[in-house]
Amino acid sequence: MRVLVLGGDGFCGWPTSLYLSDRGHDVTILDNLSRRKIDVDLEVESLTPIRPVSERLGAWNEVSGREIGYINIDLATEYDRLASLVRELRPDAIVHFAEQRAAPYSMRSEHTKRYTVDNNVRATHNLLAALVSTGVEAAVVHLGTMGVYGYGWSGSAPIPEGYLTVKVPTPDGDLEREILHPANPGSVYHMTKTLDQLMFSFYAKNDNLRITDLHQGIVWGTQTPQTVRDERLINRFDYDGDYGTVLNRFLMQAAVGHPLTVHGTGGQTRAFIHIRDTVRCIEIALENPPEAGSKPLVLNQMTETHRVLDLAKLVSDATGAEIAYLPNPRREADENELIVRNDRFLALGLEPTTLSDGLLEEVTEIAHKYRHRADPTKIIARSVWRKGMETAGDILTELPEEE
Ligand code: NAD
Ligand code: USQ
Repeated sequence: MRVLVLGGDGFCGWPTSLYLSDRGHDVTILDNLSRRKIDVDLEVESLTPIRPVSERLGAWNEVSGREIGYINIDLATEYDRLASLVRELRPDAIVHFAEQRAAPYSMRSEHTKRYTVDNNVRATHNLLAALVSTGVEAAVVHLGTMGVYGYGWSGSAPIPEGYLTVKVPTPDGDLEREILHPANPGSVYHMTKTLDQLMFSFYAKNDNLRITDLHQGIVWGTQTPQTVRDERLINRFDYDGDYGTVLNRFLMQAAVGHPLTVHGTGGQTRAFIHIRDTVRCIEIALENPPEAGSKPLVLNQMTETHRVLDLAKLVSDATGAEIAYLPNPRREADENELIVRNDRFLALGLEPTTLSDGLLEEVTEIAHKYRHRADPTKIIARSVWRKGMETAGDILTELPEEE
């Protein structure tokens, strides 16, 4: 297949591009490198030393003999260039990762709130409009989030895959209807993903676009069988308070001798997936697009759920790291249950990689290898959901010497 990967320089997009290329697909990456620029603004760097795009692509060509194309376009603002690319490339499928994806960054200031909405909503809409105007019938696979459902809304009922069957009372009796699961976002970032869902519903209905929306949980891990083939192919590893996600942060913190930063009581339950399963899920989604004329296909892309405190204890037991209980900078439930249906991916052949598969050690080893690149003053999460909320001060300003 000819596949266009939007956001293919990012944490999920890069290993996906390599995986699809390795599997024989003809891959082109579109990315405006905004993620790298945000790191410059935040004065942080990926823990792993990611190489410039051209060097990454050259290294992939050397080790695999395969070429991946690259084009720098801002999906949100350069509509004409996007439409020309789609017209010329005529991709069979488009994988859409290209959005601002950190909830804390999206809540950092009025500027980052507006940027996140402008970037994400316009990026998605431009893509859909370009497909309609060019008449290119590419299947779209979008990376959405489990966070669109919110946490705890439906009590102990398992979260379905995108749609809910409801009864609508009418004077003539109840009507049964299938509706998009009510949106219940917990941050401006998550809100943009719920807006994406509405755009997908409309364009699938009106223009027969074939769209798969993957409601992905928190991705952990960093390397895949493709990114380990050369150090220049290494994937990014975010550990800072805005972009670092919880399990990778705990593993990194243990590796560098920093206490594990649990927000509140750590009673929040979330869904997780390893990066190796992310890339496999994208391939499965590409192989199983919905029919033209059907509503967007929603798949819950997660393999297990865990409570934040249980993850901290798991990492602490394995490494001896201390646990620090910090004020929660987010407005979120102190505790929630989470049961999620993921039957579709399992039926389509996904074999879940779980926390017990030795990969926790692999992440800790990578973090240990690059501990000299860590800045401990970037670890504490300081973006608050409302002005005036309390945050923790730095726990360490220098990392302990290695034993
Ligand atoms: P990332 O920030 O590492 O990658 C996103 C990429 O998109 C970056 O390289 C960025 O430069 C690019 N991009 C952003 N806006 C763009 C624009 N306007 N034009 C062109 N390129 C643009 O994020 P990620 O962790 O790889 O996440 C990818 C997708 O998966 C996101 O949509 C995110 O919401 C979703 N997701 C991520 C996770 C996770 O844990 N990382 C979990 C669930 C869902
Ligand atoms: N948390 C801590 N300590 C930390 C970091 C986080 O206790 O050091 C807690 C947070 O308060 C939150 C939970 O861990 O309750 C998850 O936070 P996270 O930063 O790991 O994940 P989140 O903000 O939800 O966002 C990430 C990705 C996002 C994706 C989402 C999937 O950045 O792109 O959409 O995971 S989901 O959570 O399923 O919506």
